[in-house]
Amino acid sequence: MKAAELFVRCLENEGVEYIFGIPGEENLDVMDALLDSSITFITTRHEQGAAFMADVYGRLTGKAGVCLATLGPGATNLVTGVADANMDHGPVVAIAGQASTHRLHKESHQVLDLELMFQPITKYSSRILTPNVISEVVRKAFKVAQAEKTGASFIEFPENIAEMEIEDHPLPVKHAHSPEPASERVDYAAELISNAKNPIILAGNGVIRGKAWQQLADFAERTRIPVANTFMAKGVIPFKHPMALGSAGLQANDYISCGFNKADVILCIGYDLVEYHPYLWHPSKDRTIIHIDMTPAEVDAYYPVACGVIGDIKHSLLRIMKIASPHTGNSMRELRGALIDDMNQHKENDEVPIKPQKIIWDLRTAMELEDIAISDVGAHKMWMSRMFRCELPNTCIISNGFASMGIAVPGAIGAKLAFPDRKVVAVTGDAGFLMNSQEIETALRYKTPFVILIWNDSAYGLIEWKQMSQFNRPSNIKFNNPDFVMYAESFGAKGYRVERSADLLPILKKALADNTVSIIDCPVDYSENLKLTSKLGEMVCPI
Ligand SMILES: Cc1ncc(C[n+]2csc(CCOP(=O)(O)OP(=O)(O)O)c2C)c(N)n1
Repeated sequence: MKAAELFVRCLENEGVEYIFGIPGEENLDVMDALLDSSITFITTRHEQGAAFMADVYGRLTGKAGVCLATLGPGATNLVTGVADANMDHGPVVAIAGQASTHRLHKESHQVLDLELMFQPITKYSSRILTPNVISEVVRKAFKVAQAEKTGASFIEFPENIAEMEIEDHPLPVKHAHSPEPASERVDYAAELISNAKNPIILAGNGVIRGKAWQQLADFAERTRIPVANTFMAKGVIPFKHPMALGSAGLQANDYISCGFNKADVILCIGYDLVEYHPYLWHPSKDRTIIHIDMTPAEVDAYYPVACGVIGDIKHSLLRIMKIASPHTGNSMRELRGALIDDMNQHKENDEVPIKPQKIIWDLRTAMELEDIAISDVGAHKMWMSRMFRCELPNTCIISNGFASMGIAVPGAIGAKLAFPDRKVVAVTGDAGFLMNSQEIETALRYKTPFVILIWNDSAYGLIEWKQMSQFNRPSNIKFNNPDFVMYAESFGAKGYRVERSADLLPILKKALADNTVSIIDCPVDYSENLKLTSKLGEMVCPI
């Protein structure tokens, strides 16, 4: 068979359902071989969109999302989405065509050293130089992407290799498992927890990747230790759980900071430093940190680990909770109360532009608990991360490792393909929306209905928030928007404009019931941003 056919068989063997991408001249053989496979190719309108689709598909399913581009400019367009997947630990395998190996050694049309270019943004980057290595390269790319910490792999496939003949077969797929934690580490962690006065848990996205959310909730209930989660771990403990404190991750002081200040022992479970820098929650460097994860901790002066429990998180939690003495109460309960007061603030407000708190209240009311929100990056992300209540894991996707704008709209397509029976909402700023809004056409073509909720402030809101906090004057953050309703309609999608605050909830419900892509243009009152900053700045700790 042709090498390209073997390559596609290897992808099928890995269980690949979808490839997101744009065909080019240097991957003609692969595109042709795909026609005879079980894989559905999702033709996108920008390679960045394809990479974000694969990124969110990977984060939601734990299986590598796959994206494909041609050489040179196609491959450079993949970069942002692949880097996002790698830093947010979304398993992704990115594939690019390449010129024939006969012209890789010199200046040549569209030729860039892609293997090298992808090295800093992947865990594994490889060029296929002979058909004999295809089954190994593909197996390794998937194995590495799907092993902890999950992330991105890249394969460069030159066109002359793709058309060679080869007789070979895919390698059997085996999944790596995290080992059992060492008994002596389990005992030591239990001893530190038993002797703690005010322990607190910081749970990260690794709990979701390790499928350990049930064990985390049981652990918190049995040991009676309160749990804060990072933005990327929303839903890892149900918000209604009595020990749940809510999401931690604002760069500024937040109620949860009082919890970290008060704590003597901090249990970081499935926590990754890229999600929430330790200098923000551990400036004193003097608390006892227990690191429970599948991989050893990153080195950081603000993250001095007293005890690392490395292995399957589910098993570590089950074993520690069996022997640690439970604590007596929840001295940090007031922190949750203060956050709930903030969530309830303005839920009945009828002003336009609409308060962020009200937008989130109505969104939570309109969506079912298992529906999926994908947040873009900006001030809206801060509000969503802090205030959107989640009862189930992976129901609010936040990019907070690489934190790239433009993820929400293509991400919603990846989410809808992964979970066709759930409703999906892309929550986005007006700037992030226009970075990848061309994928509305892709969504309509593949019949993936979802709602896009645009927080419209005609500005780079988050940057304005920071500029005003730091320098008290804005610098170059304003822009004009198109008419989003007409823009939606020009694609054949539905468009809604929120003119009155009372209309938001009915519009959201209607849009969620639409069996198409619906775009809601919602004016937002970002004067609340600075009010939040000053309120938290002046806060007296409730505990
Ligand atoms: C691709 C990319 N470019 C720039 C940034 C820096 N950045 C973070 S938030 C932001 C503004 C986002 O504006 P918008 O999408 O309108 O959302 P808002 O903050 O107004 O809610 C910028 C420029 C980024 N994170 N990603």
